Amino acid sequence: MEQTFLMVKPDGVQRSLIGEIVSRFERKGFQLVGAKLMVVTQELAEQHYGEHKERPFFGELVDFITSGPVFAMVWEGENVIAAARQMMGTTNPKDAAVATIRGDFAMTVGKNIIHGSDSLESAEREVALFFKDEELVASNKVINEWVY
Ligand code: RTP
Ligand code: MG
Repeated sequence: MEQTFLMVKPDGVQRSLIGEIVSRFERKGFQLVGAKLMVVTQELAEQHYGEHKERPFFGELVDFITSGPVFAMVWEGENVIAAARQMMGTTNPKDAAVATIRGDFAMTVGKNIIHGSDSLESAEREVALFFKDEELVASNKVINEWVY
């Protein structure tokens, strides 16, 4: 089953949105198979956002993601990578549709509440970067029978 890496960013944690965000993915039918509240180190932030290294906002991005606790998660389900991106809304919350996470809770691109892997390749890379195998549990097959 497909997996994705999602992370409530420091602004989402400080604004007490962890429960709201977890709830949206649970209600959709996806399964949480790993989660932890953690502080991202400078080194992990630079690895995670490596694709943006040459961008002018790279320094700010790393400073922001290391500025407070984040809630890192692995979610599982059919098409979860693309579905989670849809549920998150566009990168810039100004363009994000209502009923998406960024559309409902965020105002600016620098503080857009949540991160989600953008492809199968990024998902595999990011899950492995943030979680050890033993930190992930098997999905609940009984629930899946009622979802699929
Ligand atoms: P994320 O990686 O955080 O899930 O967001 P994303 O895929 O929607 O956007 P991405 O292009 O990967 O950019 C990563 C994060 O960098 C910040 N950003 N700032 N100032 C700017 O123009 C700018 N552009 C992007 C955003 O916080 C974005 O989530
Ligand atoms: Mg991205």
